Amino acid sequence: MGARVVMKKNMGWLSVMLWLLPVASLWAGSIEVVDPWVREAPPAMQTLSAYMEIRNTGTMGKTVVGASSPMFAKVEFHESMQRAGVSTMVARDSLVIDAGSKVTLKPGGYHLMLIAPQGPRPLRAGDKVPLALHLSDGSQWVGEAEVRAVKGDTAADMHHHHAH
Ligand SMILES: [Cu+2]
Repeated sequence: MGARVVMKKNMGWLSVMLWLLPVASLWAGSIEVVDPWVREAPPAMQTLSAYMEIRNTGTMGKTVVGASSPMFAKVEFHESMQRAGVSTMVARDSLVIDAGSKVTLKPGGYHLMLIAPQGPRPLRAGDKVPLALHLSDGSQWVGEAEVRAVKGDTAADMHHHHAH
C-alpha cells in the first residue's frame, strides 16, 4: 500500500520533468520570442496568421527551420509582399536570425501561417495557441500565442490577405 503511493508520486514528478524538457532546450538555444499572437479570423477560415518578434540573444546565428502547433495540421513560414499592387504570399523554408539581432513577424510581412485548425471550435480572441519553433541546431522554442481581434478586420479583408 505504502509502496504504491510512493510510486505514484514518482510518476507524477517524472511526467512534470518530461513536460519541461522542450522548454529547457529553449534556453540553450538563445532564442527569445516576444509577444506572440494570432490574428482572429472568421470561423470558416482554414488559415490563420501568427505574429511575433524573434530575438537571437546569442553569439551565433540561428535558423528557424520549422514550426508546429498541436492545434493545426500544418504551420508554414510565409512572407507577404506587394507585386504590381497585388498582395501575395510566398512560402519560406527557413528564417535566419543573425547573432544579436531580431526578425519581426507582422501583418504585411513575415508571418506563421497556421493551416487547417484541428480544434473542436473556431479560435476566438483570448484563446491560447501552443506553438513550437524548431531550430536547425535541434533546439526548439515552445510557448503560447494569444488570439487577438484586429479592429477593422472583415471577412473580405481576410480573404484578400490570405489569397495565394
Ligand atoms: Cu500566409
